[in-house]
Amino acid sequence: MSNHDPRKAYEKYLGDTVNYETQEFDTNKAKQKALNEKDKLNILLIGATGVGKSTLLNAVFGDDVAKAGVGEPMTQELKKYHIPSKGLTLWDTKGIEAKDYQGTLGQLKTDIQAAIDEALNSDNPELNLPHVAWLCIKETSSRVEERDIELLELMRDNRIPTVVVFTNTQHENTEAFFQAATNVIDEKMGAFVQNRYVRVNSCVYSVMGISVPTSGLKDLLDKTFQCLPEVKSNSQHHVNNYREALLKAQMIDYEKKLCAMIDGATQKVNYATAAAGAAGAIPIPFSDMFAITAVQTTMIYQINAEFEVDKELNSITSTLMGILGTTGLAQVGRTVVGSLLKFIPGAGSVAGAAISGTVAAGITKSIGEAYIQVLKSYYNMETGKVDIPPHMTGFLDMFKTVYEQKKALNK
Ligand SMILES: Nc1nc2c(ncn2[C@@H]2O[C@H](COP(=O)(O)OP(=O)(O)O)[C@@H](O)[C@H]2O)c(=O)[nH]1
Ligand SMILES: [Mg+2]
Repeated sequence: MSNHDPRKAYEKYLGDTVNYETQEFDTNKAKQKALNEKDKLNILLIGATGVGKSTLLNAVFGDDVAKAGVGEPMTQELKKYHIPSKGLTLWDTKGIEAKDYQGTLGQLKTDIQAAIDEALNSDNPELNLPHVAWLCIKETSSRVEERDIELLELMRDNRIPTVVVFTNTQHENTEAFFQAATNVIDEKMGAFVQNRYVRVNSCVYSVMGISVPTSGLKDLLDKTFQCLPEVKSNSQHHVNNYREALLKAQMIDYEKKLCAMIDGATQKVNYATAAAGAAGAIPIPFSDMFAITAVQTTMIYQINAEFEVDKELNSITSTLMGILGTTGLAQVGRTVVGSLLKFIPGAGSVAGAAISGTVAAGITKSIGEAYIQVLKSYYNMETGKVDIPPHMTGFLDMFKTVYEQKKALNK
């Protein structure tokens, strides 16, 4: 039995979110797990105060990033912002006034080095190090400062691939500075930078009443992709994919964002399906039926995390009941109490006959696929967000219809 123990797969999947003795499922832990298992990306932003780092972040990742609020001050010159809903950690340099940059450069270099060393000595260096740096230089400057070269050297020495971002571009008006600057950088750091220069305008502004749109942001994404490894790094419970993390977090190309979210969510559905169905033809013991519902609930949290709707669906409980109530495991789902799913021992028995792992897998896959399809249909191509309706009736009706179709296919 031990090799085919049906418990093994979902025990591994559920980790410490369930207590098999009390048959309790900790939804807060499960939500946290869903966020933790999102693909991660760390970006280091460097450049003097006022060059446009914050504006750039908002332009690329949306306003929510600025609202992310207080960062965790790492050192005097560095702040780290965790944005779990986007899988992002942003390292921002602060307090460096353009005038006295040279004075603080020494401190900044020490601080960046210390933060890098801390990441290197952590339990998962690959996951905790900055994966890419954006060095920001204002294109309206008059000359390339020695400090920018020194910062590039620091990045090179720590093997952090870097994109040099010329902010505040005014196109042909600032072309001369851009050319001169890239010449200077190429001469000293060309082998490291590898032509990853980008000119951006991160906010709309107007000249003599004519509005100048944002530009260069797609190019920044493309050059950033060049920096990210194709190999995936393993964290404790899942495989991290930097490129997918960037695709999902960015707010530049909504179509690519949607594709990445669907891909990520589909992968989560596959994991959950495998966890629910490992028992194969063996019937799942009644006492373990609650674990299958816990797998499905975790899967829904994970899909929410992939689609960045975990906040919108904060009152998820009723939605969850609606979703799970549609399935064959209805009665188990109805034991939801408050924000904590509580499973009454033996509650699974009200679902009728025991089901096999194969059936549980089919149900789980159908729930996941149907839920993804519904979220996709509520995705707004104009805003890059899922519009969750204020009243969930239509949403749940659609889910039921699609679920029945999927279930017929996944038999
Ligand atoms: N026109 C234009 N203004 C910008 C651009 N980037 C930043 N700014 C403006 O420059 C000012 C400073 O930008 P901020 O992002 O706060 O700089 P930070 O100190 O590097 O974070 C703000 O008023 C921005 O609106 C840009 O690309 N184009
Ligand atoms: Mg700032």
